[in-house]
Amino acid sequence: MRFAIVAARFNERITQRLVAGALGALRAARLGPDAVEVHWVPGSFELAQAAGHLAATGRFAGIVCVGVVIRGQTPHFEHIAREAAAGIRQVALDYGVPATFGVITSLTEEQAWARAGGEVGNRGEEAAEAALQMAEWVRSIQNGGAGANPRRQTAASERASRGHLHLAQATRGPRRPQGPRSKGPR
Ligand code: DLZ
Repeated sequence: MRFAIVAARFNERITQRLVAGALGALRAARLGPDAVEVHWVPGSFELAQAAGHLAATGRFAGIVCVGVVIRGQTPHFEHIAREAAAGIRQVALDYGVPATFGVITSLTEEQAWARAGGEVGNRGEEAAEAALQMAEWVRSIQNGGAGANPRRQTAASERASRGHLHLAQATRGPRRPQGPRSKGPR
């Protein structure tokens, strides 16, 4: 399977870390260097257009889009973040090629660094793992299977779900143990 990473040059130092995270996840899935292409575009607004061209070639099992949108003084932030998200989703729907959203949208540069390999994870790594899972699933249903095991967890998704669990416990208390409520055997 071949994968493409599309990366936005705007805020490039941070985006480089997202590209590194995505490459790390794809290599961990034993994809060789020839199976991954990195394409750079000017900004996050252009991610979907590039992803669309790549999807149209039919050469890729998945496309990982990464970028960093930081709130400025103008509504540009909302336009770029919204259009990037909607455009990437549209590519995935139009071409049936998994195109995933590894775009950080944050209020400050500090928050962006935290999500680019800092204490809040790496959005590029997570988007690459999502693309891998979706590509595997698409391949399995195309081969007439019942779909890839949805419970398979990758390193990043496991960390993310642990984070969600901590948040759920903090807000709702610990989860009740699962299982039958009646005491006797069924
Ligand atoms: C113009 C602009 C601005 C203000 N902010 C960002 C940003 O935070 N992140 C990003 O990826 N790109 C930004 N851009 C550039 C736009 O994405 C786009 O490249 C230009 O508007 C040209 O279409």
